[in-house]
Amino acid sequence: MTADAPLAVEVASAAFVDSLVAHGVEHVCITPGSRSTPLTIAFAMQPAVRPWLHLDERASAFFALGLAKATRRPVALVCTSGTAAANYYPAVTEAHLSGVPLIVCTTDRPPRLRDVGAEQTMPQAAMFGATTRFAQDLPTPHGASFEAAFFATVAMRAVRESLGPYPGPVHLNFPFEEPLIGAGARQQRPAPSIHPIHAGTPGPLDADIEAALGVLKTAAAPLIVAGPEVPESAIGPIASLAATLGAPLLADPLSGLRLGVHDRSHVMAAYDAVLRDRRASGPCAPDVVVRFGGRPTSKALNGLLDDARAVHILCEPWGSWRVGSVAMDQVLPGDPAASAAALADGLRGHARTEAGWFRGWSTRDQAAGAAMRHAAMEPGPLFEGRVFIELQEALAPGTTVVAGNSMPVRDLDSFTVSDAKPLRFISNRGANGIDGVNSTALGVAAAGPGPTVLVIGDLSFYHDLTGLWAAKRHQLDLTVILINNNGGGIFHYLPQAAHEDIFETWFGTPGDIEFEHAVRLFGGHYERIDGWEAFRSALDGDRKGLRVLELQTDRAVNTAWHRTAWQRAASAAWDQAGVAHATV
Ligand SMILES: Cc1ncc(C[n+]2csc(CCOP(=O)(O)OP(=O)(O)O)c2C)c(N)n1
Ligand SMILES: [Mg+2]
Repeated sequence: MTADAPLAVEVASAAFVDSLVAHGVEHVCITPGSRSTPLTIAFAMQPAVRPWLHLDERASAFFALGLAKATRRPVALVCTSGTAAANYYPAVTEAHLSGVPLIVCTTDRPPRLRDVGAEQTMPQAAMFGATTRFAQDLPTPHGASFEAAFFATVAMRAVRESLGPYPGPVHLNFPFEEPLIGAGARQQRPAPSIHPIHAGTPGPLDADIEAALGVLKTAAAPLIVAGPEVPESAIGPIASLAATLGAPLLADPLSGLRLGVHDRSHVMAAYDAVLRDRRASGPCAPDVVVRFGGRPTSKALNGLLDDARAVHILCEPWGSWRVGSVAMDQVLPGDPAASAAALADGLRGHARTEAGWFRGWSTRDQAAGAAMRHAAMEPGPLFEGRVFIELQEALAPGTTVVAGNSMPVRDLDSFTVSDAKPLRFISNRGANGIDGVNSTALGVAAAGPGPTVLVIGDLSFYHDLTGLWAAKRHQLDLTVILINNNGGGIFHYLPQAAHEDIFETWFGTPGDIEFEHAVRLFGGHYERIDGWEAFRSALDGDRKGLRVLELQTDRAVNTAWHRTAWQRAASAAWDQAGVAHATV
């Protein structure tokens, strides 16, 4: 080896990175460290990939998750050895459960330094367990002639495995020997020619389609359920399947079917309010359910599905099974768009759905939706549910709204009506975590196109405060609607709320945090919002950089207000409109 020849770790890292890029990886999220030096430099010296620096691994991984959720393309991650890698775990879990492609590259001591008390060393091989689609503990590069080809193939396989048939995280552990930096560090490499590996899952089997058609052709009361993360290509076919079958289409806001210019004639949006009433159990019980996407946000809908004595049919990519505790009767593994299209084709002229079934659903849905909206718009202190009504009106088409877990995503579900204006909604519903949400939203903002708005509760915002640093470092534009009810508002709906002696300390958990300081710490613009006029004009204002609009709300007032809204919706659906049409 001559003095200026690159090191073996540099050759392997460059071959790996160039191959990732050649197969379609456009973004990498990197955190500082020593063991990761060869990979960090290999990414930095490849102009065709966009590197995003982060200072902590938990935020870095959630940012990568947001980027990958928004682009549906694999995003790479690089970190040093030890607990750095363990900080990836929450985001890897969410990626696993919501089908998001990540290529997680952890760096490690070589095997001779494992389990012997070496610094910053922990068991890293396959450390993410069952949450990865594929994991490999790689060999230490030593300079063998085959190594460049080997690491290039590892990269290609990683991209392939992350994309499916059901996308998800892939983990590669790189054990590197010192020295970690040499002559290769100074060599910028040309962009490789790019042939992206395509995402996708093979179509359903004809026999499965035939079996499902056999059931659907005799269905009198079929339901179609579109849960979170339906692929965009399936939106049109699912909408026309519902129309062909004459079936109510229960569209979760995260499915992409509730809003947009596709055929929304069969879309239901207020089913959560309708199904909260116990009178729903008979008239809303389906005989066949066709499921697309993940488990819906609405607890009431999940209750109906869990209990329904219907034939349950699941249309998901190979490897995806996100139905909760419902027992399935038929599974159509394969491309959901192809399944929906094939079912619609086969049903044309053969549907036997009772007209009253659809009319009953539709009438109740409209009555409940109008009552919810009416209740939310009444004057009074700031009502959390109204945030989404105001946003739906004010935001420009093409805006992405990231909804935090806990009440924000539930209010999104309860108060967003079906409409032609396309807004995209994203939420971490795989693991329902209140962690990493700021970073996820910043990753979404980094992906573009269009503006990004985050709606988040105070505890969730606190959980990922350090993630806000990325907004400053990368000059990202994000508007955060911070709903500060000083604690966990969601727990007021649980039975422990009745136990006043323990509730506030252990569940209400007020944090008493003055967020203004934290926002300024990261160079953001902070504004306290006292009323809806002010909210609207703030939304209309300058959208550059990190902007936090804080709405201080009261948990008890909000709980009571939600209950009133649900009661009025139930009464609108079941006392009047619902009963009048139930016999039609
Ligand atoms: C990482 C993580 N820790 C804890 C929880 C449990 N949890 C669910 S909701 C919630 C309260 C969230 O409070 P906040 O973000 O203020 O939203 P709010 O309930 O007030 O709408 C907690 C602690 C969780 N889902 N994820
Ligand atoms: Mg809160």
